[in-house]
Amino acid sequence: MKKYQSPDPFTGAREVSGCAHMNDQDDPVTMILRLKDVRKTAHNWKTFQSGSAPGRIVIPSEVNIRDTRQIPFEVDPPMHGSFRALLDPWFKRPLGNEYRAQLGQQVNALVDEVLTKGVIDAVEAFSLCLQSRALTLLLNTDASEADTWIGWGTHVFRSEDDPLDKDKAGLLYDYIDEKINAASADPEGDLYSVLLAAEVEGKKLTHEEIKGIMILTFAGGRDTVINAVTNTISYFAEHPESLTRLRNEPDIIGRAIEELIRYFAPLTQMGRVATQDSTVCEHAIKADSRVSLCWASANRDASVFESPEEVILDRKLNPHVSFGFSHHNCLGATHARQIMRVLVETLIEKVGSIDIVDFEENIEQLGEFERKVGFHRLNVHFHPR
Ligand code: EMZ
Repeated sequence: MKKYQSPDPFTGAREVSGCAHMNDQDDPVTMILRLKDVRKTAHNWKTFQSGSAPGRIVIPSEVNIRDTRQIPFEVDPPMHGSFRALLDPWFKRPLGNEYRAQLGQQVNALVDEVLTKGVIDAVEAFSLCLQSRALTLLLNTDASEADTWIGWGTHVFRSEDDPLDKDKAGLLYDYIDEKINAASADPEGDLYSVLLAAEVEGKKLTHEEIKGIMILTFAGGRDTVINAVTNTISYFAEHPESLTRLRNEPDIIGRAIEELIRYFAPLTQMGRVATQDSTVCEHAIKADSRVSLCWASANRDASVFESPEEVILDRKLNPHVSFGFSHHNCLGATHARQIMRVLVETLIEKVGSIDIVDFEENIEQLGEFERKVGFHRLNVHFHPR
């Protein structure tokens, strides 16, 4: 098997029953595996809500390490729509020319740097740096903040020996409290200040609401972006001809990015909590129990995607759900897509080949399933064109 590959562990269960079960801290989850059912359930927010206890729709559940509701992703309509109306324009800024140019400079500098080095760990020395530096643009905050965030490692709630590290989470919460307080004393043009000045449904946001938006911004787009970038590097390492192809056919770069995002599905699943007894693809779901929308499985649904196990760079029909589906689609998707575009364009321009020296996969244990979501370590050597 090639090292970039992320085999689909759900094929059998998806085809036979459409659902699977996993336990998670004694709060079991019915995983929904087919694209059609995932979409239907995502739409049906009245029966499958996001606004239950903070942390409960995340798998593994974060109820024990978090009291602050993340906004807008743990809020249901209609309030959800009011928060999105406030946040969407800010999170679409990555489409602007200046933002793109700045991102281009960051990625260029990073690629130039790794080209002068020998073997580096792409996770720590590339993807984490790229994600953190790019986040300073999304927040419109000082570039030097990236160094602090890089120090937190790849996940703000996970440490090496604890997948739900309360103390580590506390560092992020304190950091955000401090930043909100600083912005309220001395507002600048950053996201904290914009939120402090904003109103939703005629009311100023509370400190707790701003904190919830900021926690999501820090946590939601962190390991996901890092996995997408690292997986992309591993793919091009083993497919140098794809770099050449994209160089010769720049028109397909957009499709190639969607395809990499479909294939790698950096966020495996997201939960919902049933508000009443119901059924999903003939499985009974009890009120107050959890289901998950398994994006990673839905993206390999052979009734929708031809040869789903292959990366087809110019795949035409690609209704993947890596950024979720329906009203809760990913707020950071524009930023993430722009990172991927600038990354691919810079690799095409500067990199001839990448050697994988050694690696350690990041495997999620999901009940009876094991899914590779990325790498803990990917030691690579970049060579210039
Ligand atoms: C939550 C989640 C959001 C969660 C879209 O995903 O990402 C996870 O990595 C975080 O742990 O708190 O932000």
